[in-house]
Amino acid sequence: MSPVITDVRLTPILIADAPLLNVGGVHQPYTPRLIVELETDSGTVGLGETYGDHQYLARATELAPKLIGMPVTAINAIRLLDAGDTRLLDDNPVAGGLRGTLTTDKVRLSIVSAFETAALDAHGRELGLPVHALLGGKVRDRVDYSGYLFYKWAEHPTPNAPADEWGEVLDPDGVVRLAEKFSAHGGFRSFKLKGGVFPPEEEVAAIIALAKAFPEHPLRLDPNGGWSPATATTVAEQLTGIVEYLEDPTARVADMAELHRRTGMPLATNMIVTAVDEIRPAFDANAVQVVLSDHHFWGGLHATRDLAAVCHAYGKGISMHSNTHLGISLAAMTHVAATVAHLDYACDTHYPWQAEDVITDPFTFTDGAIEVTDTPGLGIDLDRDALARLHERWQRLPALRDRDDVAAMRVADPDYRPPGSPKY
Ligand code: GKR
Ligand code: MG
Repeated sequence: MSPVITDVRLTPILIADAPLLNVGGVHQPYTPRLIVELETDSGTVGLGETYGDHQYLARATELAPKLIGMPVTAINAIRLLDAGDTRLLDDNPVAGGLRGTLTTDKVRLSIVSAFETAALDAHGRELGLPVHALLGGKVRDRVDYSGYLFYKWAEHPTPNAPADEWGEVLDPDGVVRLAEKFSAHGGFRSFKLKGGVFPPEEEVAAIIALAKAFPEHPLRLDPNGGWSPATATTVAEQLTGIVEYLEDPTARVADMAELHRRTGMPLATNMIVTAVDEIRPAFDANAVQVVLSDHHFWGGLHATRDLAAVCHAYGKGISMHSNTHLGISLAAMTHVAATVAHLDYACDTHYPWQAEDVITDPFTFTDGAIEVTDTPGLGIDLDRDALARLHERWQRLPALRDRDDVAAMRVADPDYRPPGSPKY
């Protein structure tokens, strides 16, 4: 008999974040996440983590009671919980945290992904098997991650905000210094620079400086759709042979397709292929060569494997997108990445930027990789004191319960307006 779900606990938290700059604004001092604990009739607890902004928390609160009485093996039924309603919530990709447009179904899938991860964790613990074994087994023992570089301020403009160890990064020298720190921190063997912050020629100069300092490291630049087709073409011509791909250089499928056709530059996305109905138009137009899956948005670890199979069938590369996240999500990403045969690029992760976590043994990167554990379940344990502390912060700071990079920018510049699209 499969273990049956008897309780689901949802804990919204706020985690400290650095003042990282992107096309839309800057990160707030704290970012919301939602931690899921799912308990079975034999007392085993499985863990999940997902986005924690108010619309996610509201949906999770509606869906959680529906899990009670379901077997932890009912992964397909969990994925379909309350499926069917797909309405556009926001067509501004900045509002969605630069993860493409936001629909009711993406919010639902982000919640069921955390339920699925928790069910797999609980089931694995009960069977004495790692999550990757429940996904068909690992095909690698280490998962490579890229060092995710951001332009950033030295500190948040908000008084009493958390400090970080990384310093100011506002020019090519700063980017190279940051890459050196990332190298010392986790031995990363490839780098991604978040762009769309400064005029493109400055960001191209930063990539060229990185290529000189790290000639063996594959590089990527991601302006989150912030460039016009003309700007993107110029950048693609300047960086051909220097980056392994450009990520979301422009915001529209037709413009991405035209850019690739004219320049041959490989293009990756976590913005124009973010849901099943977006695959066909983008693939038909050959607008993208590498899809960056976010297991939260796609509805879980099995859904990520399904996406990988579709990408393989269409000759597209697959790797992973990341937003601000903690160790439960990193564990989930690592287990599923370990099972995907055609994982052609190092995965993205924000994890090095997070100075706090809700797991007892935070992950460390060695040579830019995370070892794939064979410990049962996800192979991590919840630090209940940390969870309580970060939840107490969530209770104390209601104004920061939604990620809002524009509001954070307005603390420094009250007249700040988010750029029209495209920014450059
Ligand atoms: O955290 O500023 C950020 C990133 O820009 C994030 O929001 C994106 O979703 O990292 C992501 C990306 O690759 O586009
Ligand atoms: Mg991206």
